[in-house]
Amino acid sequence: MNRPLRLIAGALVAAVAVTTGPAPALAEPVPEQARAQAEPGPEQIANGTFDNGLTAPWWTTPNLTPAVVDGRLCVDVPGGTINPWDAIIGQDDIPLVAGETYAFSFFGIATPATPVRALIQLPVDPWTQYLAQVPVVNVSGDVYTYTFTAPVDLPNAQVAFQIGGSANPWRLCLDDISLTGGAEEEPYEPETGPRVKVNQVGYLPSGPKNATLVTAATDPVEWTLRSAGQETVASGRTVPRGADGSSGLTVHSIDFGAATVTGRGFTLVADGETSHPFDIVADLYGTLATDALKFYYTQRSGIEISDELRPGYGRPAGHVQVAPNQGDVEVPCQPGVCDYTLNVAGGWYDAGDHGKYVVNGGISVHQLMSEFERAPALHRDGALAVPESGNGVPDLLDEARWEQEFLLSMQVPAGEDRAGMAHHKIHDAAWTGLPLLPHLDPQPRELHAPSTAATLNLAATAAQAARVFAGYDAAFAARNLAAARTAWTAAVANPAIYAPASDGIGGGAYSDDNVTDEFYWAAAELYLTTGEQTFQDYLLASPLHTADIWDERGFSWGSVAQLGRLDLATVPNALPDRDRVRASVLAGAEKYLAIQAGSAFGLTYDPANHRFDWGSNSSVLNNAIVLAVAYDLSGDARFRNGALQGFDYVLGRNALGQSYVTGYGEQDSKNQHSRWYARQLNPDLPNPPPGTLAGGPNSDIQDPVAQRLLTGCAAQFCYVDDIESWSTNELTINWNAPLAWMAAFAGSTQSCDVTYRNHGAWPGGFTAQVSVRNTGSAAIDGWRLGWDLPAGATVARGWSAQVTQKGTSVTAAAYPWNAVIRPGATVTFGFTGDGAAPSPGLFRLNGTVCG
Ligand code: 9MR
Repeated sequence: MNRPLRLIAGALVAAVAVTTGPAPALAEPVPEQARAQAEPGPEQIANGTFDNGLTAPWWTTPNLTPAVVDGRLCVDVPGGTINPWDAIIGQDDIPLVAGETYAFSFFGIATPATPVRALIQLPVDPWTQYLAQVPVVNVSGDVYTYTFTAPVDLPNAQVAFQIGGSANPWRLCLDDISLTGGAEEEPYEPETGPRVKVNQVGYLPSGPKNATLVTAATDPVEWTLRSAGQETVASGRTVPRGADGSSGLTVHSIDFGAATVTGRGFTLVADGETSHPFDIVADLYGTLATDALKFYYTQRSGIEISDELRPGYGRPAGHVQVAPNQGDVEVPCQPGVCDYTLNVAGGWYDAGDHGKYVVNGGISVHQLMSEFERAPALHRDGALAVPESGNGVPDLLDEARWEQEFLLSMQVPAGEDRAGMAHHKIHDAAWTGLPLLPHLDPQPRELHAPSTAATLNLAATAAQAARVFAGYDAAFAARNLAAARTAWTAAVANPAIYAPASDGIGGGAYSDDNVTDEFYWAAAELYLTTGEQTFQDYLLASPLHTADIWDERGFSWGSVAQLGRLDLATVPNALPDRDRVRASVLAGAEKYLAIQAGSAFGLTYDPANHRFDWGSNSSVLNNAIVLAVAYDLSGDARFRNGALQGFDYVLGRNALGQSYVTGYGEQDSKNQHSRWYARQLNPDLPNPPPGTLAGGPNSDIQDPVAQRLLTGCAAQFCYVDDIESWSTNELTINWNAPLAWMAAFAGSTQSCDVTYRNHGAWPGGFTAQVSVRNTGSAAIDGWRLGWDLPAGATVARGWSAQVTQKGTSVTAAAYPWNAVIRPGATVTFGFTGDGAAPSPGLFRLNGTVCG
């Protein structure tokens, strides 16, 4: 915000209802006393001061690039447009109350002095104007103040500054835009449900069981666990935790992990409150694991969504060059960026918009492929009901391929400028409104300039795809590896081409000016796939290889070193410091456990000053993944317990008592921001499909709905399940990916512990001994233990198990005499091998990872 230089009294305009027509005469300033008495009233405009440095929720026409400069919103207005409305700065969704008098004011400064058409109007045809003024904004800057009385009740009036029509270019800066008067909004009181906050889906019999009680009580109170039939099946006392930082609430925690009952419809009672009901069953997350992945099919671009496969969600193919769509088969670049077109049809829509962004597609498809790599046996052909089901390839890989093909198509063709790099993104030329089904989007589509970050996302995912698809489609794998190498070379040659933060018109910016982490991740995937020295050298020389990268905010699309580190720890390889890499994941997990111990909501996500990020739910789940990988590597149950508590938070153990996953829990998010799951705006459209994660609390509340309802919110309260709250309640491909990963993990860990010892080594050979202990309560009847050896090591001969090798995969199968492992019992077998003694990756017992 900038203080006004001097004040000009504005013109009196009461209750004008001007429809479109000739622009009103320029307003002459009139004396202060002539102004109508505006009711002092609440501020109706969001972010009129630009104090937070952001331009949102103001929008502009595509020919303007708004930026906050010295606390003001500034635009360079191009010359040569015809009509005032050829260039606009606007804000929507302003509520007007009939008969109320409003004061509208703003500060403006222009070079050179130019008329600005300031309107408050109906946002659609016939654009009825309730206030229309055209002051000449001058070079020294003034405040313009007007009053008017609203003739109608309107929930969504528009404030528009029409600034087109000038022959010559000029510059305008605005500040302190204010509309006061009208109804004071009722203070927003979110529905938070019972004060006993539980995971509304439930708890695993073998997992931790924690809840949080909101209470003013300072002493411990009694809690009881009740069966569906109201029988008390366990009881204990709460632990007072005082004031909780991220919610501002005074809370107690409840640990009912000692309860051994199983069944459905339990409740937890404490302090006179009864929680939402929940289950304690082993197959708690099976459906979620599938639904979270099915989410991707209905996000697909470039293909008809079959109503047979997804009843209620069928829709025509989006962006296949059928009118009114203008893409994505022959998409040109933004003006001046390139002179070719690309066929970039396909892929997934990023979120609730129709954009497709390589950096966000990158982390999403990577996490899906990693979910597959962790436990291939869990993922079968036909599991997700996609069009490719039945093709002999696991559906998860079919889904991943849909995106990976798109990422490949974003690579700059050979012979062109910046060949081998990847375009950062492709999206509409201007933002569209809601609802808008993909096939009805009329906007021109544009490729944005290549970036180093996008290029390295392509290198990383293509290198991983080369590995993952090798056994299913050798040609596709080879195509990916070639693309990955080309992308890597192009990124090395163009190491600092950054996507700018200002490029946010018609699509998200996904700006990133530090790509050292993208280089590290891409080198890791290329190394894991090829074993080549160049990539090993790059990794070992990178400061990120040894840095503590396990920060409290977790990883995300713009912070990806962790993806590389996790894969180096779990995917077989011959890195000389592999043991240190694995130990570093355990150290990160210990750090998250320590944070969790300090949180009464079991949170490992702990950003500075309790300011939650955009998409905080994905950060919670990504930190849970680090704990889960630590469990996979170590078998230490503390890590599994820590990881599972991430689910408790996301599914209801939070200040709002909100389950952030559609279709799961008593109070679930179902109005996520989306142009096609827009039931809140049009009852003929569906809600998001079950298994859709909402972004969750965001302390920066950039959208007008959140700003109106939530200003001043404590982090956990910065969320509203409203379709227009795009900064707290969007759905995205990168947020559902950790949800799917974690749901698969939760349903898939085996109660077993593997000890692998390299017993001895000699030039060219080694011998190893492996023990498998059954840590569960049921006998294991028949077992096959699978793991991977790095390229170069081979199995020669096994004993006490039939040890065989196919490619880099080793399987040890039981003999009939040692096929049963009773609870607590151990079987031991061994083998000799050729090559260097390896440090293996994950062990899978009967196809499922063994901790
Ligand atoms: O998730 C993204 C967040 O990290 C950024 O801060 C924000 C602003 O660039 O954009 C978010 O991503 C949105 C993207 O820009 C457009 N599609 C929807 C995404 C989720 O809201």
